[in-house]
Order: sequence, then structure tokens, then C-alpha cells
Amino acid sequence: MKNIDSHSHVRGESVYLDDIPLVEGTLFACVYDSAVAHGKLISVDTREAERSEGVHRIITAKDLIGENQIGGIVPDEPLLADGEVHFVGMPIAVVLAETEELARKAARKITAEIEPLPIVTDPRVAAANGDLIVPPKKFILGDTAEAFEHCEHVFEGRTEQNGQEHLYIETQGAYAVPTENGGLRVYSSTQGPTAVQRAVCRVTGLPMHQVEVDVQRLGGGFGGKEDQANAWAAICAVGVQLTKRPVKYALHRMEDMRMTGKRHPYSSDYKIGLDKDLKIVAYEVTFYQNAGASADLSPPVLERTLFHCTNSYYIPNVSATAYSCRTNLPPNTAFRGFGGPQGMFVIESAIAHASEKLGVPSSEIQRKNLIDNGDEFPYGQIAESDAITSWEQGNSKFDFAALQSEADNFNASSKYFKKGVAMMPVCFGISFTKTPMNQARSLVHVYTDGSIAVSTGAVEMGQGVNTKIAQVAAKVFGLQIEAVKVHTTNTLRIANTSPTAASAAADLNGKATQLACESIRDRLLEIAVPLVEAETAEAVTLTDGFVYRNGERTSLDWNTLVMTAHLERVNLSEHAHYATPGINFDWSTAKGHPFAYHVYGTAIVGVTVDCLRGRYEVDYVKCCHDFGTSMNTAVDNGQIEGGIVQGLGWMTMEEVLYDADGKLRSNALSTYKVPDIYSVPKEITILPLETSRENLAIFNSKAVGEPPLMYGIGAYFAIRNAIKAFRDCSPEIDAPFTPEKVLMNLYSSS
Ligand code: MTE
Ligand code: LUZ
Ligand code: MOS
Repeated sequence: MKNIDSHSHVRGESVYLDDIPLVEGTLFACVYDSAVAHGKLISVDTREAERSEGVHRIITAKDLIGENQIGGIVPDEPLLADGEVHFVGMPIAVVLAETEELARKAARKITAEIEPLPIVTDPRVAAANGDLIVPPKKFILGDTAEAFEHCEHVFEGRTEQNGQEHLYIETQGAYAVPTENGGLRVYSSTQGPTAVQRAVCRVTGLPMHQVEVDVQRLGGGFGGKEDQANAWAAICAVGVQLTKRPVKYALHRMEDMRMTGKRHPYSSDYKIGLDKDLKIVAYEVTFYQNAGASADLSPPVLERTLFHCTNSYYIPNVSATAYSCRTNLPPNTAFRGFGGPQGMFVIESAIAHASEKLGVPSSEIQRKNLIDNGDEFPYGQIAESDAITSWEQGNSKFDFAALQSEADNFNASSKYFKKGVAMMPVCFGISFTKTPMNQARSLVHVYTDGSIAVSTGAVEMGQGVNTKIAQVAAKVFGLQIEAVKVHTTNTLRIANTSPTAASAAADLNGKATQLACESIRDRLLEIAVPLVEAETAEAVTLTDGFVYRNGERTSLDWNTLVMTAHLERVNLSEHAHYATPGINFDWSTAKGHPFAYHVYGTAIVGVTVDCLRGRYEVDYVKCCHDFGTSMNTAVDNGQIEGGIVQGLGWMTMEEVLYDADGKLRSNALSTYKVPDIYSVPKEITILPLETSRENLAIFNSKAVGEPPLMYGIGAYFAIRNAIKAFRDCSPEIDAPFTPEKVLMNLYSSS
């Protein structure tokens, strides 16, 4: 089963924001943003820009009719700077002009007088200043103080990890069109149509029923459009409100890189205690999250760091503390894994540290501590674990020991090329950690020609959710997928959506679609019973476009059944709601059962380091991954491959660089390197974990969007192992492992 978008993608016919035909009279927006990371905004001079060719209007904070606020969790983010600027790239004014070029030209003529204030870019400095976004969060299990006293081995250390640019191929953007009586239709490249609707309503003062948000698909989001699509839609909406003309703004790549937030960098301290059998008895960790200038999604990202701070391991005594630190950088935001990867990186670092000091392979410590059924996570949920099975099945297929000795043999005879291998287990919780967000709706129409239209709250961003939704409807009605069309994500058809995030879109929206389709199917079957002379409704089913009675095909086909039902005035539409059952979390005790289930997997990553140049290649990533029962292996394998490569990029070559003035230096693709076709692993092998466990996923098909990214962490430690094979050293743990850093570690004397 192919992705239903594959043909239109290949032909270039898929519609993205920039492909939407423009309405006559459309104005183009361009933001004038701060060149200073922190300062008092004394004045903005727009006079020359106003006289610039084609300029229709310039907007600053004082022009807003609604609230100058887009902070969703903490109200700390003005749409346009007012009185102060907090980061380089913060929007100050908006030019509206007749063409895109003229808008950009005019924006360059704006100037601002800014009185500099001290700039903080380091989260530890922010924490020392007491500048936190929210109060610190803590997870505690057992008693670490007591446990450390009885540990045979205790190791302490510090790790650094950098951010990551989302680099969705389609940049951020929106197009807002006026509708009658002061309403708005907003096309947005967003993962969260309702989030956009709320932000638009807040800055315009309109009620939500006046604002329609429509999303066809995204050219990638990766979390970067969960919250940060809001600003551009809000800017366009304000433009429409003030000019009564349609307004479009699609960011240029460098604007996008400069003005939007990224994955959160973290600086962390750890203390790990093991007993003589290499069991991890105690783990203490403190995370300093670099949140940037406003909260955005930093608090829930910070929480997920805590949820995943022990990765796939059971540790009986844990004390984890997390600080969200306010700095003068663009607000950092959701990025595939949502803080989980950052938590996992630190425990893997602590294990690597212990392994080095004890002279035992990391894999031995990892294996001894994998979480088992019935073990408790630090947040109180009891594991239904496949950590051990994924490790064992992966190992019996790929044979870590053999791969390790292959590397050792190679290293023994190679002076300037060294191989390194690492294992990387992953355990990722599926559900929004904020329980109320785990709900979705689906609207299904069966038309009188038998064709089916489905609308849900899920946004297609390349991950194939529309294909899965279409598969759900086709399966329930016993039809081919061609009978189903999945329509745009639209707030008029589906209200109050959670963003497409947390890897849960197919589960939540698929389940809602299943419920809607089943209701219509049951009504149709009731009509079918007398027509096929069946005894009961249970005796009839829908398969291959026909009604079956007691498992045998009848002459009643789908189209006839649908038309007959319509003539009998049966409702052929349904709007269903799904809410994940059985989940909860209580922050007053920091305990609960937040996740519908966990996704497990184990990867083995092998690299070769060129020890003259510091360059490296990833030879293979071999993983045993828990799909449950995949609905679509082509889509799911694509998610795994993409996730792995994105994770490798974060851990190895992608380096977000801000200077001390808070200015982004890696501000274009010439200075920010992402994996290309030459740097992807030479081999990716995916072994589906065989498990028969029931779960809450759609048709038992587990969420796959985010978990594979964390296999990429294995590459960091594989490179580190290769360096250690070159010379006896203890490289500090500071990701990403760029070739420059590798080279320094190969030769520097420290
Ligand atoms: N795959 C593609 N091609 N493009 C994307 O933007 N986003 C990832 C993942 N895979 C993304 C992707 C992220 S961050 C998430 S949360 C999930 O897809 C969201 O979709 P799902 O819930 O349908 O898995
Ligand atoms: N977004 C969110 C997420 O709002 N809550 C989450 O728990 C989450 N998890 C992963 C990715 N996005
Ligand atoms: Mo993904 S970070 O949940 O958008």
C-alpha cells in the first residue's frame, strides 16, 4: 500500500500553501525584526518605508485591535515587540505591499532605536539569575540519597547537547482572506489549526466562529509548526483586519531560520550509582533547558524530558530536576521527540561514563538494566515492557558481539580508520502528556454514489497520516482505498483539535474515524438484513464492495446498498469523537498513567571515523522496532528511515550556532549542514519486533512518528567509541559530534 500522495508529489501537483491561487487584491507581508537580542525599544522609524514603492500600510504593536499576545501556555510572547526586544529576529513591524519583493524592500528601510540590555544565551546563567519560565519540575522515585550510600560505583558528570533547526522543506507561512461580516479564512502551514485559530482570534478580537482555518498539507513540520505557525497567521489576520484585503506571508528560508525557535539545547548534570553486578541503583539528574525568550512549548517539552530521563531502563531510585531557563534566543519549541531525546541522551552519557571507568562495554550495563514488565517508571506508570524482547530479537538477528569483534578486528589492522559500534535502546511514551489533549474528531460522509469523504483533525505533513485514515475508512466499509477521499483539515468541519503531534495523530484521528465509519456501517447493515434475507445483523458483513451473508457474497453491492439506504432516509453521515481511555497524570504528586502505551526498540549503530581528517561515515543502523501490527509498512519504514537520519543529523553534523550577542551564525544552508544523500547510513535494516500484545493503537498499529529519531543517539556513542579505539582518551560529552570536534578529540592533549 503506497502513500496516497505519492503520485501527486512526484508530479509536483500536491498543493502546499504557496500553491493556493491568490485572490485579486492580495497584499504581501514582510516582517521587520530586531537585530538586537535584548534591549529597550525606544522608537521605530517607518517613515521612509511608508514612502517606498507599493507599500500599502505598516503595522506596529499599537495598531492591534485585539491583544498583542500569542503565548499559548504562558502569556509572555507579544506578536509584535512593544517596549522591549527579547531576541534577534523578534518581529517589530510588518510591511504590507503590493508584491512580495516590494514588501521586503520596504522592510529594509525601517529602523529602530534600541537601548541595549544584558544578553543571556546560556541556560545555566539564566538559572543562576533566577530567570525561569516556570517553577522547576521534579520526578522522584525511591530515595537516591540513601541509595548512593550503598553503591559500589558512583560517577558524576556533565553533558551538553545543542539545538536543531527543523528545516521543513516548506517554510512557515499563511494566507488570510476576508469573508463576509468581518470574518476570516486562514490558510496556514500549521500542525495545529485550532492553535492558529485561537492566536488569530486573540490578536484580532474575533470570536472563534468567525475564523476558519484550513490546512491542505505541510511540506514538513517536525514539531516546528505545532505552535510556531501561529505568529505568521496572526500577522496576516491583523493585516486583513486593518486593510480589508487578503494578506499572504511565506517566509524566506533565512527569515525562517532567524526568527523561529528550534529544538531546545540542554546542559545537564548527572550522578549515577551502580552495584557490583552493574545494576544501576540510583540516578540523579538536573536538566537546564535553554527555552529562549518566551515559553512557547518549553514547559511540556521539559516535562517529557523528565518522562524519558531513564529511557528504557528500570532504576529504583531516581531524582530528576528540570529547569526551563529564559534566554535571549528565539523561543525554542517542539521538535520530533519533544524533549524525550534530550532526557535519553543524558542517561546514555552516564552509562558511557560508567562503562569507561569500569572497563566494561556500555552494552553490558544497558542490557542489565532494561525495564521489565511490572517495573515502575519514575512517574508511576507500570511498564508493559518490550525493552528486553526488542534487545534480544535484535541481537539474535544482528549479533552485536559479532559486529563488535568485526570492528575490533578492523581496528587492529587499520591505523587511520577506526570503527565504533554502539547499542541504543529506546522507550517512548505515546500520548500527549497533558491528558485533555488526547481527543480527536472525525466527520465522515458517504455520498449517494458510494464515495466517501473523511475530515479529521489530523494534518498531513509527509508522515502519511491521510493514507492511514483512508485505510481505516476503507477497511471498515470493506472497500478499496480509492473509494475514500481525505479532505483538508478545517476548523469548520472539525473543531477544537489537538495539534498533529506526539506521534498520536493516526491513533487519535484514526480511532475517531473508525467510530464514525462503524456507526454508518451499522446503519447500512440494518438496511441490508432484509434485502439479503439474513436472520440477524451479525450475519451480514461488508467486504470487497459487496454485502456478505454468513461469509458468502450476495448480489447486493455497496453502491446499491448506499442508494437504498438514502431513499429510506437513513443518515449517511457521522461525526465521531474519540478520547484515549485509562490515562491520567497528576502534577501535584508527579505520578500517574500518562501514556496509552510505550513504543520500544533497539538499534545497533556502526560508524567508521577517518582519523586523519575527523570525518566519519555511518556504516549501518540495524534496529528491531516495535510497530505493533503495522497498518502500512511502506509508510512506517519511511518514518523509521527519516527519523533515524534526522536523529543522526542532530547528534553529528547539525550545529546551531549563536554568538555571544545572540545572533544566529548558522543562518543558511551554507553554514548549517543537514544530512544529505551522501551522509545517510550506508545500510538501514529494520526488523519488526514480533509481539502480540494488545494496545490502544489504531488496529494495534503503534505510533511510529517520533521514536526512531532516538536511534540516532547511538551514532554519537559509536563515534566516541571509534575515537577511543584510536587513542586512549575520554572525550567530553558535548553533542553534536561535528567532524571538527572529532578531530580535536583525536589529537588534542586535554
Ligand atoms: N514525517 C514527515 N515526513 N514530516 C514531518 O513533519 N513530523 C514528525 C513525524 N514524522 C514529520 C514526520 C513528528 S514531530 C511527529 S509528532 C509525527 O510525525 C506526527 O505525525 P503522526 O502523529 O501522524 O505520527
Ligand atoms: N506536544 C505536546 C507533543 O503538546 N505534548 C506532548 O506530550 C507531545 N509529545 C510529543 C510531541 N509533541
Ligand atoms: Mo512532533 S514534536 O510531536 O510535532
